[in-house]
Amino acid sequence: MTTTIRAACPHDCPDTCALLVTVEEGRAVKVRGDPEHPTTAGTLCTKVAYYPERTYSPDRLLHPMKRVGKKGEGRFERISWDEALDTIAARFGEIYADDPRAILPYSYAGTMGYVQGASMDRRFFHRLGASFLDRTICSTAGMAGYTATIGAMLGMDVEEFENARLILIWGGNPVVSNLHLWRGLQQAKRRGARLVCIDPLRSETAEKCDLHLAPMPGTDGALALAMMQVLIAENLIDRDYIDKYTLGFEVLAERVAAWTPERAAAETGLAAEDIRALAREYGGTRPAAIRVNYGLQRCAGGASAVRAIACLPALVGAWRDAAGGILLSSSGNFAVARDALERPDLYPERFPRRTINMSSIGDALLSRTDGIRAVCVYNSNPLAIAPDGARVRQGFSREDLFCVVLEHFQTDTADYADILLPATTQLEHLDVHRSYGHLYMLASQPAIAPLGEAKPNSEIFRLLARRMGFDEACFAEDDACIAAQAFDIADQRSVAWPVLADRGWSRLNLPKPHAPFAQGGFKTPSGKCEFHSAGLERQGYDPLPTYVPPYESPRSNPALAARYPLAIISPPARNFLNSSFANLPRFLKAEGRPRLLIHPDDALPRGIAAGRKLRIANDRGAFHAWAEVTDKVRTGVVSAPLVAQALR
Ligand SMILES: Nc1nc2c(c(=O)[nH]1)N[C@H]1C(S)=C(S)[C@@H](COP(=O)(O)OP(=O)(O)OC[C@H]3O[C@@H](n4cnc5c(=O)[nH]c(N)nc54)[C@H](O)[C@@H]3O)O[C@H]1N2
Ligand SMILES: Nc1nc2c(c(=O)[nH]1)N[C@H]1C(S)=C(S)[C@@H](COP(=O)(O)OP(=O)(O)OC[C@H]3O[C@@H](n4cnc5c(=O)[nH]c(N)nc54)[C@H](O)[C@@H]3O)O[C@H]1N2
Ligand SMILES: [Mo]
Repeated sequence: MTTTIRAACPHDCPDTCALLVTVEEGRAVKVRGDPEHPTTAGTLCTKVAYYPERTYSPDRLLHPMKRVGKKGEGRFERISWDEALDTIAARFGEIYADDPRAILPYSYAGTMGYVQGASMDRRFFHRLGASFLDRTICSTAGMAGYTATIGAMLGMDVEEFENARLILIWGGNPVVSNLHLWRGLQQAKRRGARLVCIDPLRSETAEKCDLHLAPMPGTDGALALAMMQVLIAENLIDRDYIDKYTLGFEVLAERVAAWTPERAAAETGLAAEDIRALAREYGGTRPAAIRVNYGLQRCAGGASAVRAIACLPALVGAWRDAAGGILLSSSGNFAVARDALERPDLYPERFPRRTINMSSIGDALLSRTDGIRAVCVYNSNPLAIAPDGARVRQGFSREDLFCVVLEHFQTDTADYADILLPATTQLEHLDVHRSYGHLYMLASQPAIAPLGEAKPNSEIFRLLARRMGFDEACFAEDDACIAAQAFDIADQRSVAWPVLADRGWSRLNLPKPHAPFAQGGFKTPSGKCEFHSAGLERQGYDPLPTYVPPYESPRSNPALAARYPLAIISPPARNFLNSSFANLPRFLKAEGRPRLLIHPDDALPRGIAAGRKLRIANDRGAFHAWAEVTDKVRTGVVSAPLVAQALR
């Protein structure tokens, strides 16, 4: 018998595609993009088009296991679910008796679903009284800068980009990491729009744009300030919009007055004339859209840069058009009922709350004051993705650290597990999703039975809660019950779960076309676009947009820059999704060996020839890659497309 099941792509990507899964005799044989879903429009990226290959991979973990070798060796022996759960409950129980904050959950976006990623798991750790994890690794800086200006993670409807006349793609590479937006951008181009890409690298996207500007990494804030200087000095601004819907224009104008294109040129490495021309084009074109993305905010001044860029649309009144404005993330449109899902109220308050920043997990595991005795990793692969890798490895190598990992595969992190538990994939479990790119809620139905003895994350935490004697009613809720609570249905934008489960996906109840700030209505405390932010001032930050140079740059640390003159970036690889897919032969083959892109002018004096194996190092660590000598990177910058460490 052949059936078609509606699902959602669970991966960490703004596109959150609607999937149709073909099931024959209980086996998922094909995954397609739903042709009816407006942004998915029947296409999938090269990774998810082969999702069944991932689910049915011979390398899938199918049974609970316990470690038999040394930490990191990756030698395991099969055990029963009972033994696995009893072992974990016993160890967690001992630690709980002393101080449960010595237990740390570590999770990120392996799946973006609420059922498998942010509900039963959180309830369990809250009830336990474990340390809290601050999930900062991807987007926190940009979100801080964006919300300071606009008030929430709201912006242009992604479906409107095709109607814009000028589009700035700023710190994003949609051809690789936001594919379904790229179709809209091409449509805009066919209709005569100009596409400008701002990226230190001539990315796959930059290659196809009308104009590519390549600033030094981490200097986008200076570029945005200079654009504002030109717009104001040359009166390319919308005074009426500014008067009605913004706060602090006069002080902003004073602040940016000194930011001439010449000054920004010295910071960014761009030509002053190019900066001036860009500002003039931006101020002189309607509708003008900006797709700003997370690529530019992974540096010290990331939040400031996004804050400055987010001021631009209000300055020129771009928000008046549905096809004008800016988009970083659409996530703030969804009324997620976090408290119901995560139940922070279950925290026992036996001890003051302790929060660990996931980006410094190595330090946390090695610190005596944090005193972490157990870590439970799921939906993440810190050994491959967390900064300061050598310290992360050292931390996970601690013999006295009890480490539980829930996974699909034996990842680098799994090698360090004491107990390794097999989790189900999206084809095997139920979930509910929002998107951070588009405006649709999605339901994901299980297409097949769990493979082997794999269990959904939700079920694993449910069973652990029972073992620990947690008897609150929320621990008995099944997955559909959790999914039904994910969105606040009292919020007019939400669609109720039974309807969503039936249809598979549904647009939020928002107007179409949707011009969110055509008449102001920003979500800031003042209700205006805040060029001046009293909130930032109260927190001790500069209330105005400002330029913060990279933490390690010739300007901020000349001595270090003399020793390490090249700046490195490591943007996503097309065939991997962070470290996911990086263990499967098809994708490894497509991606080839790890590369370091280096400009001929940087390669030549170092005697680096194409194809040579390189050791790339700084004071924190080192890795190997093969030289690709190319003018795709600007001088002074090298790029290592997502070097995921070798997975087993
Ligand atoms: N195929 C694929 N798709 C993915 C992912 C993946 O791993 N693979 N990862 C997903 C995830 S988790 C995320 S967060 C998004 C990320 O997607 P994006 O937010 O688009 O960010 P990145 O792809 O990290 O970077 C985009 C571009 O920014 C450039 N860049 C780097 N530093 C700077 C800078 O300082 N200034 C400017 N202007 N540009 C800079 C990079 O060269 C890169 O071409 O993609 C998602 N989609
Ligand atoms: N060098 C470098 N490092 C980076 C980045 C970069 O561009 N370059 N990008 C950064 C960014 S933007 C991000 S978002 C982070 C991403 O960091 P992570 O969110 O850790 O992403 P992944 O490496 O894809 O690891 C996710 C893991 O979750 C597992 N998984 C998926 N679904 C499930 C499930 O249902 N249950 C369980 N138990 N496991 C599941 C997958 O098998 C995979 O091993 O990495 C950051 N680190
Ligand atoms: Mo990310």
